Amino acid sequence: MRGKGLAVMLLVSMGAWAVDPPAPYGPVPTERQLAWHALEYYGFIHYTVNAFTDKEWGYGDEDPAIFNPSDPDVRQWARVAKEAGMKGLILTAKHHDGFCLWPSRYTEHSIKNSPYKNGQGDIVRELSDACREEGILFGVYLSPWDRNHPEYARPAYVEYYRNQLEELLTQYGPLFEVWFDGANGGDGWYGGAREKRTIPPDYYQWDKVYAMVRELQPNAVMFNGPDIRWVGNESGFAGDPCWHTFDDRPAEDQLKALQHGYADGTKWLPAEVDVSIRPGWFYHEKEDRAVKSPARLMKIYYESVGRGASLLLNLPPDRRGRIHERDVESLMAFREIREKIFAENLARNAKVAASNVRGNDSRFGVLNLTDGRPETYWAVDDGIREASVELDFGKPVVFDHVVVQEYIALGQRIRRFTVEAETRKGKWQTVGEGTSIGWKRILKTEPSKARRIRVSFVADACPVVSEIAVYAGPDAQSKQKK
Ligand code: FUL
Ligand code: CA
Repeated sequence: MRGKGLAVMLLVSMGAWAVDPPAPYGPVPTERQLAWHALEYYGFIHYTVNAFTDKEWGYGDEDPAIFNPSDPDVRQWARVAKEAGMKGLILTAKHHDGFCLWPSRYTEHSIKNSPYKNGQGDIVRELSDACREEGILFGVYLSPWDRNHPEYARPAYVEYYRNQLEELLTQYGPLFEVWFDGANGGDGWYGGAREKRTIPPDYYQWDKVYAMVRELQPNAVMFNGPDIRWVGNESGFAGDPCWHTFDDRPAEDQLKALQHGYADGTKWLPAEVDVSIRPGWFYHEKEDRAVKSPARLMKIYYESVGRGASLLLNLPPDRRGRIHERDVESLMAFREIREKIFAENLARNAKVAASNVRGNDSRFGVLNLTDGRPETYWAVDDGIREASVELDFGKPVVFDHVVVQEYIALGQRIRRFTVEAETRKGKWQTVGEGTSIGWKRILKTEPSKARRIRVSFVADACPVVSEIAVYAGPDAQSKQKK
């Protein structure tokens, strides 16, 4: 008896009997999805013959000779992306027109028949190298629809598509994302046939394509495939709410469903917001004056990254082969806006208290909420579905942004949350509220001055929160000074 009691005491003091982490709830992300969530913001490069024909969808009959950038600098694309704060770039290795930016073994319709570098060029190589040198990730887009290929819509093309994909997956180092476009307009040049072609169901045999990507690039996520879903629009916003979970249930409005996801979805399939910095996906001189403003990009950021989705922002190189000055200017000003808002996390120095800490165990304690590390989290006891956290800044501070992150490795658990501020001693006022959080939620609140704030969560399973951050954007900062 006595011996057993001693052993128990020893085990407890060693922490061996401490409470377990919460069990996962619902679908959870894979490692590769988790890594992808953390990227948040990366770029798209749309480049092909279209930049020279002034089209959005090339017909497929373009002469490779027209692809002739006058002053190319692929390295600049990667440098601009890096300076803009992007974590990677995805290149249209082949768009719907079928022209390949790399010297594919399987077609003559490529850069090897262009004046670019006297037919010795390979933009997939140049950009993948440039990204590596800049320290950002690289991914590829390979259009399934091919308006050039004579065998399109017949079995031979499917093999061609897989052969091309294999080249991209094996010759250019690690890819972080492979982008499968769903667009198909039917008509095309198709080797001179100039007709409309429709494809049979599951023409591309996606399962085989996915298996190939898994085998050759195990860390790559697939867009519009098993890892990431389209957000249902190309205007630059995720729904509110935007759940990371989804499934194939029949939907009355599929685009809406993609925007919002399903809180009770059976698959982890988070949304990516793809949008262009210009009206079109490709460069057109006439759109030089229509480059999205920094304020517009910031709105897009709030409505994508701020809603837990990732932002894939397109930068189309021009006829010189460079990202245009206007785009660069807007991008850098957009970066400055973000830097100003998120300069100082006021929560870092706050005293934090919670309504409950799981097993009173510091492994799940409130210090994890403000350590800047998404891999540590605060959790509560099983069975508790409503919990709150109070931050005491020590003195009244002005703020207008609250950023919350769930520890999504255990699933998306929180269904809604509220932010209250103690604007006068003992007087609490709701200054903001939201629904889905997931990887990240950026909540713009009423600009408020308070010494203490309270964030309350309602969850389907005990909430697990990795970070809470508080910021004063320029509006709040100027209020502070008054
Ligand atoms: C769409 C395509 O048709 C556009 O040209 C562009 O590539 C966009 C990202 O996806 O479906
Ligand atoms: Ca943390």
